[in-house]
Amino acid sequence: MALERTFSIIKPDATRRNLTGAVNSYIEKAGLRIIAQKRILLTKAQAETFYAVHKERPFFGELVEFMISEPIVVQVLQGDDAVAKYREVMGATNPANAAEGTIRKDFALSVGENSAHGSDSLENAAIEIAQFFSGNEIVG
Ligand code: RTP
Ligand code: MG
Repeated sequence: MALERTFSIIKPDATRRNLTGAVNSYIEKAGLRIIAQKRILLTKAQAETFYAVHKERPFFGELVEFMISEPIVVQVLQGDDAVAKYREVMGATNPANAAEGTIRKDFALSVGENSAHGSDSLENAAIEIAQFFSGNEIVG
């Protein structure tokens, strides 16, 4: 197992319901360490850049509006196999398909308002972390 870093977002539906600490407890219970964290309000341009891979998808406009609707919490998580492990802790994109005990099963409201983001590869994790954190904000 390799020690990795992944990028996480606690999405607006979760911050709105005051679930930051609740989500963090799932992260920490899984053995992942929150090594950087801040609460921010995304600009439209930041949200469009972050989700650029989905710009041709029918839900893109809705996704961007959702992501800028309330503050989010951006995080860097560190641990063994952090990328895959956090995807497991989050559960499937659609909460209807998410496994028991996952963040999305327990908190997500819908496929769009699904409480958490986690990088889908080590390469994307590095790109996403660099979008939101400078090196001296991350203390591993
Ligand atoms: P994420 O990137 O946020 O970690 O989620 P993911 O990998 O599980 O899912 P992805 O396919 O990358 O989709 C990104 C986000 O877009 C929203 N979405 N809405 N209305 C819809 O059908 C739909 N499909 C996706 C979700 O917020 C999803 O997490
Ligand atoms: Mg994704």
